[in-house]
Amino acid sequence: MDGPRSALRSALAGMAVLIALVAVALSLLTLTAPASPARPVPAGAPVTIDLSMLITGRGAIGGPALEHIFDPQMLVVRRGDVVRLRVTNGSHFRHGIEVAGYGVRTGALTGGPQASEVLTFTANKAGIFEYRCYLPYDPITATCAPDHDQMIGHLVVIEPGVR
Ligand SMILES: [Cu+2]
Repeated sequence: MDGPRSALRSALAGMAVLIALVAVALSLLTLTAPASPARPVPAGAPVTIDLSMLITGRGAIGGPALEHIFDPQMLVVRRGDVVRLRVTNGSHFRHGIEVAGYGVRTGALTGGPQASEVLTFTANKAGIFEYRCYLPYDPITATCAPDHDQMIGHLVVIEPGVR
């Protein structure tokens, strides 16, 4: 019964077991390998950030706005960040916003929630910069409001790595 055929059969069976073990080992290596992050961003690296701002009034519900504000009144970004700031005018009057020291401003935004514009700029200077309405009060053209001088907020640009 034992002969060259049986020896060949044993050798083939041994090779099949060996191949199966190699396959199991390879699949275990693949399954246990740590997943690489899709896009590693080093800490403190500049990023593009999307922010929203509303020009709105404060006062009793149904009554006239007693004051007009930029909401939020402070924005904090890191130097180097690309800022995309969507400004929407929710008040009934025309307003515009400019960031002093950055040379960026919206056009005159007519009143109503549809009046919106995106300001895009690189925050390339660290410090505290005022943003304000640049359209003076004019009741004839429904531009701005008597509290024009108080429509002020601040852009704070911090150094990268500062928390
Ligand atoms: Cu104004």
